[in-house]
Amino acid sequence: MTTPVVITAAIVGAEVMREHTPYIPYTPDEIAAEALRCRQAGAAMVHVHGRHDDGTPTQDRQTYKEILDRIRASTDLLVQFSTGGAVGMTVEERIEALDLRPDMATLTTGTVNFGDEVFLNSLPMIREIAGRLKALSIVPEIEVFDTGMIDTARRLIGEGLLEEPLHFDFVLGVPGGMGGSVRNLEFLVGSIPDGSTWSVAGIGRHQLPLARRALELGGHVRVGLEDNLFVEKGVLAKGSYELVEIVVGEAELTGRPLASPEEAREILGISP
Ligand code: KMH
Ligand code: ZN
Repeated sequence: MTTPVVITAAIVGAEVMREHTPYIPYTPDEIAAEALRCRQAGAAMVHVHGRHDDGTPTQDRQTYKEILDRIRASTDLLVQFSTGGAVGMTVEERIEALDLRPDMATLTTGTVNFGDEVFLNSLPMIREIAGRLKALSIVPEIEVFDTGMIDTARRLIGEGLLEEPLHFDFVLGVPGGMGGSVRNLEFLVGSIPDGSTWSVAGIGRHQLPLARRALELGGHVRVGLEDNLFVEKGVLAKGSYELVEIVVGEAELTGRPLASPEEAREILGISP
C-alpha cells in the first residue's frame, strides 16, 4: 500500500522578515491563522518558531505557549517546535519552551555554516537538547544539513540519547550546507538507518523539485515560507499554504494520499 505523505508547513522561521515578504506571520494570532490555512490546504504538521511583535526571533516560553494554544484551539495539526531558534541563541534559550510538550521538536545534529553565519551545534549542545527531548518524551525530527549529521545521530543512538526508529528531515540548499540536488537527497535517503522515516526541506528554488522527488521516493515533505518565498520565479507565495497546495497537487499526480494529523502521528511514532 502507498504510504500517505506527511506534509509539514514551516510557516515562520527565524530569518524571513516583512522586508522579504509581507506574508510572513509574526504574532501568535497570525501564526495560528496561517497554520489553519495550511491545514485546510492539506498539511498534517506545522513547524513553528517564535517572534516578537516586531518580527525579532525569540524562543520565549510564553510566546510558544500562545502559539501552541491558538493552533490547538483551531486545528488538529501536529505542532513541531524549533530547538534551532536563530543563529547565536544559547541552548538554554532554545529549549526553554519544550516543557509545553509539543508533538515533536527539531534536533540538529551538527554545526553548519549558515549564510555568512554559523549555526552552532557542538556535541555537548546536541546531547543537552536530545537529553531534554528524551526526558520529556518528545519525538525529535533530526535536521540534517550535511551527511555527518546522520553519523552523529547514530552516535547518539549508541549513547542512549536517541531511540530508533528515527525521523530525519534533510534541509538542502542552505548556503554553507549540503546543496539542493536530487542526487544529494538520494544519497542521504540511502544513508539513514533501516526503518527510519524521512522528509525533505529544500531551500529556495530547490523546495519544489526536491518535494517532487520525495513524493516519488516514498518520503515526506516540508514546505513553507521559512525555506522558500516563491511559488514560481518572481512570484511570491501569499502564504505557506500556497506552497502546501502545490505539493498536494503533486501528491495527487504521484498517487500519494495525504496523511491526516492522526495518520502522521502513527507514521512518526508520536503517542497521543
Ligand atoms: N533558524 C536556523 C538557524 C530548526 O528550526 O531547528 C535553525 C533552524 C532549525 O531553523
Ligand atoms: Zn526552523
